[in-house]
Amino acid sequence: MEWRCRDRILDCDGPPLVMGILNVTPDSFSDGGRFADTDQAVAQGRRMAGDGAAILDVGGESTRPGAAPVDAPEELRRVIPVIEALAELPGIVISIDTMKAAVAREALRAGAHIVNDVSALTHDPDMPGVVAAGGAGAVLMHMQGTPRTMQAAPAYRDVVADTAGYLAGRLAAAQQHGIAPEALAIDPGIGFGKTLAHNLAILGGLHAYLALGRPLVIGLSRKRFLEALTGRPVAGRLAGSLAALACAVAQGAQVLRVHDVAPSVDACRTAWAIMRPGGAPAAEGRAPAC
Ligand code: HH2
Repeated sequence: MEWRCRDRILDCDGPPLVMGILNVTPDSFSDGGRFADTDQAVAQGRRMAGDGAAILDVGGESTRPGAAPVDAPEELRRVIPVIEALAELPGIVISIDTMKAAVAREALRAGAHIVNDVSALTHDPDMPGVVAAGGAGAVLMHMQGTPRTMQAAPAYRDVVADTAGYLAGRLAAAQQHGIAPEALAIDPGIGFGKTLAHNLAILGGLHAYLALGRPLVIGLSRKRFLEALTGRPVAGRLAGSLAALACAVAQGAQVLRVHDVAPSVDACRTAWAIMRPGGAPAAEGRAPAC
């Protein structure tokens, strides 16, 4: 399966693609303030590309539970210089993590290829038009509620069926807005209006999303459900993140959104080599290229 993102075509039948998280924010849940300065952010983006990230996901507004909204001028001030600098890296694909059409439009102008919208193009009525006009790729993510309210009392009839049904509807709506089906990817939105039980049910039931026939993005890196499972604070969640990532890859997830690129690339390679259809590449005398 191909994921078409402007002039880039991502192969989603091969080894999983790692999407490195670049939060140009003062308040993100795990790395807030570390890359808030343009030079620090660009250096981190270069590092992640060198570590094997296929995609760099640049965000200027935190979506952690309870996060305060940021206005478009401030979001643009944070992300545009970073995208301009990173777009010069050969072969790298850049995504902009935003719910605002004005930010997405400028980010595409600055060199981004994908719009990663945690509201699945519902927050800003102009967003579908911006994605369609730019020929951009898009990640449609499920969220129940808004970042401010989403963890208050999330409830579902059947979390996997409900979220997969929602994403099927959003895929159809995006195409009605003129976005090519090959440009779309989906994401069940780990931690976005979900309890621990909801997150675990989703992560164990990825077949329901894969059945929708588009690349599946999973963002679980360092998230709070890992604290519930391991008792670890954010800084101690790498092992839990890698274990969960390997489970997602074993089920067929094609794109993994992560903070720790180098160990995640290794975990992807290993899980994919063991679990991919046809068995381990070493047995055929071929090396995987994740
Ligand atoms: N998670 C976060 C932000 N954007 N996008 C997609 N597609 N999937 C996700 O799971 C996802 C996302 C939250 O994580 P992070 O960016 O690390 O934190 P913050 O929102 O606090 O900046």
